[in-house]
Amino acid sequence: MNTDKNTFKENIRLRLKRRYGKDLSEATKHDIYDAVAASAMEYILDNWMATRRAFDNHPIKQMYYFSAEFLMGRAMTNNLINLGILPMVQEVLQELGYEYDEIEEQEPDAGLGNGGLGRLAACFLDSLATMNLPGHGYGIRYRYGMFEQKIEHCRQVEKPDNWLEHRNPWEIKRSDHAVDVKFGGEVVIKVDEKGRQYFDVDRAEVVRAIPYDMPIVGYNTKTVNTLRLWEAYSPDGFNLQLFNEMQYLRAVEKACQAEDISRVLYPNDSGPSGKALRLKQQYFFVSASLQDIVRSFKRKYGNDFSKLPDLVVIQLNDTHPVVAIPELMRILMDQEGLGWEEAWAITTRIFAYTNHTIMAEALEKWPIDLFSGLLPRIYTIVEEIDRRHTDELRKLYPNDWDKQQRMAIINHGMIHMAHLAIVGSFSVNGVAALHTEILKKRELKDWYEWRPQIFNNKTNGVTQRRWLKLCNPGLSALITEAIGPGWETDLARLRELEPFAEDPAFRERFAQIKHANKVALARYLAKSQGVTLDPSSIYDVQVKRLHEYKRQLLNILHVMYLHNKLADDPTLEMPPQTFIFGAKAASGYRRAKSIISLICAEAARLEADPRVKGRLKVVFAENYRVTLAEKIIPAAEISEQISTAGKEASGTGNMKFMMNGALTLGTLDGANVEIVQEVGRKNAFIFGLTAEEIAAIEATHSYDPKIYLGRNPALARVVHQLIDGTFGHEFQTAFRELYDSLVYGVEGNRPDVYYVLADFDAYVQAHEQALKSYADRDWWNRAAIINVARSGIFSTDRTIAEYVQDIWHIKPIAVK
Ligand code: 26Q
Repeated sequence: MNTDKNTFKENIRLRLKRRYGKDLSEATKHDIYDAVAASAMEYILDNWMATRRAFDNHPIKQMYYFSAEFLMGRAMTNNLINLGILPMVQEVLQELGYEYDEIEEQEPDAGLGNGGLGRLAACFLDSLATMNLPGHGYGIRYRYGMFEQKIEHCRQVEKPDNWLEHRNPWEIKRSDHAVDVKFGGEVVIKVDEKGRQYFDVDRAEVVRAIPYDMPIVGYNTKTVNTLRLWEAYSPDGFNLQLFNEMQYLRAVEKACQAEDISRVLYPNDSGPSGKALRLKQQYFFVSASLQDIVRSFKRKYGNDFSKLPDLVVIQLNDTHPVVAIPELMRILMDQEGLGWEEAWAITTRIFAYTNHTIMAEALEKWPIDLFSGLLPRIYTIVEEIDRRHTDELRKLYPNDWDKQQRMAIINHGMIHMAHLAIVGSFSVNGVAALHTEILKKRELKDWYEWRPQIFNNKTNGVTQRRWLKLCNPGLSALITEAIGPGWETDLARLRELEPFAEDPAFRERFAQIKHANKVALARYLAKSQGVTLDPSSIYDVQVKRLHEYKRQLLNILHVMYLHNKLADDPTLEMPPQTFIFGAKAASGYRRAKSIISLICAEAARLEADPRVKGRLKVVFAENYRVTLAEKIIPAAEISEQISTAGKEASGTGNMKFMMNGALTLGTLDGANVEIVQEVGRKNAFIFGLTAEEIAAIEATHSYDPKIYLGRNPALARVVHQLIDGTFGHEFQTAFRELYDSLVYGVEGNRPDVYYVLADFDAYVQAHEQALKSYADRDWWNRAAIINVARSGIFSTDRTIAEYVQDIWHIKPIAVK
């Protein structure tokens, strides 16, 4: 340890000198962070190179995870934990006169994702490396990630996320692996030296893709996998002619347009943008990645592409990278000279597709004109895939013209990416049991009947290395003390905690840790945004993207209901509660932004009301992101998972809360169903319409929200407060629109499409039940410990093991 410490310290000194020309006394905290990261990289690099060598020397199959998003968060503490050197580095920093935490705070989040789908990709990479599996990520190195959220006068304001302002010490630029990606131009037929005809594109715009590699460090193992992210670069630089004519903007215009491709992450996590730039992003990273994969295959194994499916498998994270299917066809045919049948047989053994959504409006479609203009050769390949596919459908369903239409890849002037995905993949999976069932029975029914054998479920998970060990060191230490180490790589072992739920001394220590986490969160939020939280109040938390289907509106309407109750009767017995929200709204999602305003306006109204002082509080935690989740989740007591049943594909926050000992208050939706299966209904607070009940209502068009308003005056009052001046004039229009959407329906929609009013009563009762249970602290702590103990199956280690077994068929490898 001491030699390690001295070497590490020396590395920090050297780094400060070489990069900043400073000694320790002159270094800023940020310099120190950079030097610690660089010193940690010294540890990582040897293993990284050894891992690459191990893969190079063995002909083993590799899995590539294609994803437009990787929501990595911070790397430093995670890497130090996985390397097993966090305590050592903490000592080093202490000896240098720094708190570890203040150095940790210097690192910006790698916010290269919107939410669940991007964070899932990050958790998968952690599990793959930890399990010594050859699995790597391919994506985009966005210059600006998920926007930074500020709340100004109860409104969301978006600021660019300049995460690369200082150089990123966790990446290595690999200019030697750059490839070119072509857009536009005209398809032409050429003849090769053997006299064979092939297609090419002339007069295309060329964009260079430069890879940056980030190491993915396994926990307590030598395996270091790679996340390769592409940056768009214009090889042409600028136009000297125009520059000399002093047309400076025009001189760089073309280069800027090329480099726009990797400029910024699209901040909407539903509803296709229909924007050319989004399609350019998708083709850009997919084409670069496939060129990279094929090049390294040829280097290792030569030109026998029939072996490709035995050595490469690609998981498509939703439809965003699905253009990979025709792109691989293009490479195999136009560049490698294979025929269609041969290329198709290979392609359809390589791709597997994961669906992450049931929301019909979120399914990606591209207008033919846009697609064929940008990717003319790819379009002709999609047409041919569609032609052969519809031929098959005609034979299979000769009398069902409707079905043939529904299942076409190209129809109504659009290219349906989910259809292309299914036709080109050997596996299609949903992300929770209920989700997969709904896909099979409803959303993808035709497709399931067509090829039932390719459909399968892979319930999501989260990595316990970040979502327990890193974010909750107190609870982690208690767990290790109770059951010993090993749960870090075998989460099922948490079951051994269960007997401790009956041990009063253990329960007491568990409760103390939760309380300490609540205090820590209160401190953090006081410092970062100047709010005060009472750690003796119940922390009731809903953190996730803002979406109508996730029903943050139901939550805040309930808070308003409690507010009225307390204001009406100040002597009412009610334990103090703090409702914590965190959520980003897509920049163009007006109603989502109105809901944020309502939450903040109600928070202010509570603050100003002496009748509820110390009893009811709302906190909107600004700029929710991975790093903030790591502080909020360990402090939570109630986990709000209240989406309209049938709408949330899985959810993964629900699993993080459970693992940290919060009790779920939620609907039977997504993975909540499986959480309840594990803990039992009595250790959770389940309420509301089920997916089946909602399906039945929709089938008969029998929902009338006014019935619920008529039946429940307290609810009618709350809803009316949206428009009666309770919140003043500033948000009159915005809140009126929320009101109309609930009561009358707007923009041609039915009223209350997400059944907020239908579920309100049941939601109130679930909360009343939770409060009653909370009064019995022994019961509560017992239930919380049971939640932790039974969270084992929600590790991504389990999820990844299932993907390996059923889809990828890859094998672990020992790194020497
Ligand atoms: C599509 C087209 C254009 C622009 C953006 C997009 C886009 C971007 C991101 C569409 C969807 C997303 C993200 C979706 C997502 O995060 N889905 C969530 O995935 C989780 C992991 O499987 C599930 O747990 C959640 O239930 C699901 O909502």
